[in-house]
Amino acid sequence: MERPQTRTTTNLDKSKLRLYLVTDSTNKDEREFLSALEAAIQGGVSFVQIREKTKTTREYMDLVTKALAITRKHGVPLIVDDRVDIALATDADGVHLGQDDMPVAIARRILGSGKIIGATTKTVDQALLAYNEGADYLGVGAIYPTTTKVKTILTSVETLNDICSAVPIPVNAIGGLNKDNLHVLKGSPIAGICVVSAIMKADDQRQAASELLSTVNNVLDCN
Ligand code: TZP
Ligand code: MG
Repeated sequence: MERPQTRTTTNLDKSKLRLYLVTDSTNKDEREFLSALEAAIQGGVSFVQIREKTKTTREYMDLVTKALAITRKHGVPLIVDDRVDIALATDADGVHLGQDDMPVAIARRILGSGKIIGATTKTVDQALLAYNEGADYLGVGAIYPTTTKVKTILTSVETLNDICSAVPIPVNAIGGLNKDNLHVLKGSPIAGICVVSAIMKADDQRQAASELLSTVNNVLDCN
């Protein structure tokens, strides 16, 4: 498979990754979903990934387009899980790719240097490959067991920290994280955390995001 000779990436501001929301529209109609998204941003979410596993392409595109109207208003990047085609079609800010998705190198060739590419990695080797292929940031986990529907395995904080040391791009922790268990990340050089349930399943997304942000700031500012 053809690989690029040089990395071409966006200039992703690392501070944007501090509180990263991965969405899940389960049990929400469109209006509820979009207002939960906006409330989460008002509470402090600084980066959004739209993640849908059961929608048709048309439904996924439609939701991304509506979500972009909100994220653009607040100056928050929005990227699309898995789907390079939908990111391009909606002019979203980028894409997040797992190990079973399109290789980062190919996505970078298609998207060019103006779009954000994130990659899920669980080992130092996967992290180095994603970095070399042009990823802007990495997501590493699951740090804790998760109730979100996902094919994943647990990743230790030690591996997370090894990945942070191995690559010069920002790394975020993901998986089962909430305001009561973030202390395990104290001393870790991560850029931020990614959460689904801690915000999406909260009764009040604005308050949940705000509490998570102060906790993550406390934990990471000690690093
Ligand atoms: N990748 C690894 S764990 C996970 C993903 C998408 C889900 C995280 O969800 P939650 O609800 O924050 O545990
Ligand atoms: Mg994926």
